Amino acid sequence: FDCTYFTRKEILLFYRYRDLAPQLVPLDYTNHPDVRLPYELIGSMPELKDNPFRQRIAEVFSEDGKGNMTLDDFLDMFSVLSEMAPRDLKAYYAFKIYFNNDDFICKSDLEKTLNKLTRNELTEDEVRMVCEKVIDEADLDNDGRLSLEDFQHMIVRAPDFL
Ligand SMILES: [Ca+2]
Ligand SMILES: [Ca+2]
Repeated sequence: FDCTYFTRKEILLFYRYRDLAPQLVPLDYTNHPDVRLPYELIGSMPELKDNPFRQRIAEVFSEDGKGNMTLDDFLDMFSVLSEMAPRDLKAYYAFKIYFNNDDFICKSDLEKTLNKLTRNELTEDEVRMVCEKVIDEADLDNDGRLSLEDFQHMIVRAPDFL
């Protein structure tokens, strides 16, 4: 753990990471120990525990794809989630988090996401209507689904979407 390469914020994050499981995480990171904290610990952090997407967020940022996190995964996740992250980077991860691994947001991805975001407070018809509207507005190449490009374009026009 060479401090010269870490910002103050990252050092604080290291201690938060370590506090989740002091018995697993050594203080000395010089030899890049192969440590992964299980998703259960990550997902129970105050920043994530009430987020309906917490599991998906952890999966996207974890090297193993299962939400178990190395220190690097953990630092990446917090840097992207921070206010300071560039919009394009946030958009890229939002795309991955909300819309799984097939590189497209189709209508059913949107419906699932919307149901989670609204905690099922919309009726099925309302959800369908909103999803159709979003696809209609953002689908630049008219293939009925949103690519990362469509998505980024939508965010440029409506930054609040993020
Ligand atoms: Ca998809
Ligand atoms: Ca499209």
